[in-house]
Amino acid sequence: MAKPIIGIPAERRLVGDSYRNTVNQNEVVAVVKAGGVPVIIPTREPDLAAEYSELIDGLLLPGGPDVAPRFFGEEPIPQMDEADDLLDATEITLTNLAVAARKPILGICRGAQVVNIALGGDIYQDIATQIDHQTYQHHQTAPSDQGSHYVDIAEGSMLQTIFHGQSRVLVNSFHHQSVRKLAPQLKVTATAGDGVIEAVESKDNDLILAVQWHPELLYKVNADEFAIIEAFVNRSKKVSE
Ligand SMILES: [Mn+2]
Repeated sequence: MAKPIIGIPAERRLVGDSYRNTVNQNEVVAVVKAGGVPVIIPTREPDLAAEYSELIDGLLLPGGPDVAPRFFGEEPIPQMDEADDLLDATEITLTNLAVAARKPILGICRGAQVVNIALGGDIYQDIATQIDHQTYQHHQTAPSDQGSHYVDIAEGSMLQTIFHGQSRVLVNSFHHQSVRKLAPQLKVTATAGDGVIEAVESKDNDLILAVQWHPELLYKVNADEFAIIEAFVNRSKKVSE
């Protein structure tokens, strides 16, 4: 049985005095452990997204910088952080190609926002500025392998199945943006008590799951979090067979 090829778009990072195409070691290790074959997708040429899309069985959209607001029809507010529009354009195109080819997608943090934007939704550029009530601390000061706020899991969701029927779990949180207007083909499947959307899934199938937290940083201390990655690799396997 062939192992599924999992594409992970690379972020451009300055290391020393050179730009590098990088993905986080944690996602790579987690995908390998789950039985997948991670492939790093450079994101400097969005026009090549179609070729890369053909190569993969599943798309993992990792955490990363802010999404440039022009991709959802807005101008930047002062609280926006660094953005990279080649990364944005590549990931949005890869998302649409994966949806068209019915290849599974797992979104992590920024990935949840990218999926929603690609499919016609939008995001808060900055939760603290743009939500009109006091929100939780979504950029936690606690260590990354500890949960800091709870999320409520929707009844009957894929996420609830992955979490063995639990309706409330503690997650970590490293974001200042989040899903605002939901894309038509998605449903919300986890929400923080302050109303911030913490997970979305595809409405009509099991192809898309995207979480606002970081399972790749939690799974060593919480086996349920590994199940998010394992379930995604397994869904990708079904498609590749
Ligand atoms: Mn959060």
